[in-house]
Amino acid sequence: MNLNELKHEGLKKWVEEAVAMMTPDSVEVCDGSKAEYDRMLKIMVDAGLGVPLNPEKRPNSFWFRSDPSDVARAESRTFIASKNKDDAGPTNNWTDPVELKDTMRGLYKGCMKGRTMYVIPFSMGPVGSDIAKIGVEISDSPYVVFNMHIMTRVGADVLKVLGTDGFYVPCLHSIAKPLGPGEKDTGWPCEPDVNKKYISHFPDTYEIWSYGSGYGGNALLGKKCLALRIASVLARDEGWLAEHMLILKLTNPQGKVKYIAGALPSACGKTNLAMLIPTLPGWKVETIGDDIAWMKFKNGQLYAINPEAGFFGVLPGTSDHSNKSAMDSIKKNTIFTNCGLTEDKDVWWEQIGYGAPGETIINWKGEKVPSPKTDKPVAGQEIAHVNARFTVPASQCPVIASEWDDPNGVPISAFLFGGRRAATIPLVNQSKNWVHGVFMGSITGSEITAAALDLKAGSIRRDPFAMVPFCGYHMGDYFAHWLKLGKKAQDEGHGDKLPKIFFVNWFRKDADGKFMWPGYSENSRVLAWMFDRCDGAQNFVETPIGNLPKPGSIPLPSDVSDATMAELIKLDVDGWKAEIADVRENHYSKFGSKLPKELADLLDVLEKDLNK
Ligand code: OXD
Ligand code: MN
Repeated sequence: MNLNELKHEGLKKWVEEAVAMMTPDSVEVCDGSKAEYDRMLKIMVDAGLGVPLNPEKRPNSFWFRSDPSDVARAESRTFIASKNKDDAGPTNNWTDPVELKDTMRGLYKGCMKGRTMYVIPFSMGPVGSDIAKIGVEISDSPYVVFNMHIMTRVGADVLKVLGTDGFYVPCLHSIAKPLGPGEKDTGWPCEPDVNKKYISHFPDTYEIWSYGSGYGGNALLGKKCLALRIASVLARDEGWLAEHMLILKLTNPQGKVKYIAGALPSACGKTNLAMLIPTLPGWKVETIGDDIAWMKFKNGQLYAINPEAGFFGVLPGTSDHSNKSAMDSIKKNTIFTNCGLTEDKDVWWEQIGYGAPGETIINWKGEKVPSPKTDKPVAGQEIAHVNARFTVPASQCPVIASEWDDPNGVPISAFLFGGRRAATIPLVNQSKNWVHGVFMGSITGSEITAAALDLKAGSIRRDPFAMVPFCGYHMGDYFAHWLKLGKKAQDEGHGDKLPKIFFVNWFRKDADGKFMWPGYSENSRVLAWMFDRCDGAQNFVETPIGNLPKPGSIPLPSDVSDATMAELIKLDVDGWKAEIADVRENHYSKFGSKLPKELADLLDVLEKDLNK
């Protein structure tokens, strides 16, 4: 399709302006077809940037390697450029939108010379759903085009829904200016200096401008940039929720179904939880989404859609043990980025469940090295980058729920929040009510993982609702938005339909540093407890932090003793007191007058109750 076929005047004008600024050799409007997908892959393979995998082992799958500067989200280069600094809040990098656009126009000027500009119309959510939104990404990267094909719904029917004057989020992207004379071609086009990458959001005008990165959340702008940072602002303005949450369907042995939406920080096992195969007899988990949930109240009931159409999952640690459904999903039609390439043209990564085959393997840096005999990671010598990823269509997941792309969404019964915490936070507890749930969500912390380039892995950061890297506005206002939606539901007489709110921690460690809970499939035991709690089961004890499991109410996995379980579900009074002090001094203090009073009050109440 060419530019003249665009019926939306505003869109046409925006593309024409981008063409004048970026001066590509040609422009293509993407149609989302299989032929287009294959053609984009061929361009990358012909340029030596991708390797087709062994068709016997991984049909229609490809291996890519990015530049070492371009392996994860660049949080320090991610900007929320609201007109007022105060609207971005203490958890975001703010910069002045006028100045930022000036700087970026300088970078964008002539950046597509010698390349094709792709105009990618996409829908986040089933095309035409009342919860979905449309975006249009302009990019000079074929890698972005085929990844967007998988991760979103791309094509002509999106333009049909957009019509002549529909709303869309403009998403501008370039990998970088063409190489200058004498500049070294590193094999992966991007701006190799991290400090010259920009992932910019303009919340007042709902726009995204990205420059210098060709990978993941920095470049596939439908995902973190649109579906979370800009969508969170749209959700605030329009009265809905855009959250960093998986959505799963849980069926009990009697065939009763509940849908749960769960927020965990990046690389804390959301994909594994979304695709879990329960060990608890008779229970079933099916997947609706693994990363993002968009939710709207309809007649007092909250409905959720997965705005994405694919999974962009972390490879290291993915195995038949941790996530058999993901392993089965990525057997074909999959894009692998930054893992190892074996001699027989298959892929390999640390903790895949077996040593690497053959004598040698190509690591994520492109070096040929001896094949590791075991799948244990060796720090500094990883074959796969710790944030190596797969991109695969959601429809290939063997446990995808049949209603995963229902435009109406699925009714949510429960929220689950969590983090990676070695101590204090119990295996599971339930908030006392909605406001208390928002309070507990607002203080959630987690050990930092490798999903972002510029954070020190291992230290704890408060990551309320797992949204700190993804909330496009002041998080004090975000907490207020959650409180407001709950109050509105209650005022309208729908309080009983509000999702119940739970907190989980799969990552407790004992004094020897060993994990106390086996996690993965055994987490089904915790999901079952939550399911029954939603139905009012008397399986709990009331405590100052909420409802903890009654001893014996969660059947034990074979490798967990009664004593360990008692430890996992006990109220650690001293630990919580330290938690409160940290929250007050280092977390709540950041939000100033924007911290809702209800939340500050509940921190005081918790302290008083623990001192009783
Ligand atoms: C992701 C992330 O890629 O959270 O989902 O980093
Ligand atoms: Mn995520």
